[in-house]
Amino acid sequence: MTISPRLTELLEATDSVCVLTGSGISAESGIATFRGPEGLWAKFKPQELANFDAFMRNPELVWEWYTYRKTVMSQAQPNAAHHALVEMETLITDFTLVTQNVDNLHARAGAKRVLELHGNLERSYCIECGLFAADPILAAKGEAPRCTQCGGLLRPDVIWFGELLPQMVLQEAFRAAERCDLFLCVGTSGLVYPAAGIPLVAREQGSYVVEVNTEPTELSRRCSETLLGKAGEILPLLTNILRDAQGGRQHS
Ligand code: BJW
Ligand code: ZN
Repeated sequence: MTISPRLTELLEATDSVCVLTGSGISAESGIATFRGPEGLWAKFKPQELANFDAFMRNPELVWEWYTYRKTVMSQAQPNAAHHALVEMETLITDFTLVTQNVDNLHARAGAKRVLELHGNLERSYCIECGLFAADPILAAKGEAPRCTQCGGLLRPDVIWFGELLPQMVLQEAFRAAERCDLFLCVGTSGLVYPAAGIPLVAREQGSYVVEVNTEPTELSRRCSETLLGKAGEILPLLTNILRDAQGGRQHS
């Protein structure tokens, strides 16, 4: 993989970068993406699992699915792409990492600041009183976990279809997209809004938008360039360029 002269030049000069990640960045850690033939939703229907009505109809089934995914996530390790972004955060003064992922792998890799758009599967909260629970387990086989304070149903702290994203977090993400020189869109199909609108805003504001994905997506034709390949292979190359440029700046 060769990095284009335009992108190399930008990486060498920029001090303002915003990154949006999706489930593809965690694929090399062994966590399934959502869409595509191997995706979670080839086997499980989102309309039965990823909305509040489905949860109320069958909380046990929804919890069984999330408990399975929590187990997979807790056994997974951050990969080279997560680590490359941790280093990028130390190299760029105005660096914003925005993720749609709920797997907590950015934080576990050591990222200091992560804007989580769709929540985090390591947390749950009570639908009655709002109390947060760090790590609920199924009360008994086939039963959904309940709040220790009021007995209400606990739900995973993730954003389902039809639910509002955390507005302050979303606002901060859009602001970072508006002011960055370089926007990286990593491992997302760009199908889910409002997250998919963030790179589009960056482009409208004149930022150079680079997509990193194993295949072209809905966003490709609206990006400045697409780097086709695995995030775990491409992101370390970009961080190498940044690191070398910093070394050069310090010695000049
Ligand atoms: C690799 C790789 C490797 C593989 N390296 N790459 C505007 C237009 C149309 C619809 C809407 C709109 N605004 C709102 C909507 C409705 C809806 C929506 O977007 N629907 C569309 C799907 C049609 N949005 C919402 O409902 C949102 N809420 C909202 O807008 O509230 C306001 C509102 C309320 C009521 C009415 C209207 C508006 C909420 C969205 C919540 C999304 N939640 C989920 C589930 C989270 C919980 C859980 O984990 O279970 O979030 S859905 C799922 O999709 C998950 C993801 O974060 C999200 C994005 O998926 P992602 O990450 O892109 O994964 P994939 O699988 O799609 O793609 C993976 C990519 O990786 C692929 O491209 C691969 O090629 C690539 N890849 N290996 C690099 N190694
Ligand atoms: Zn409660």
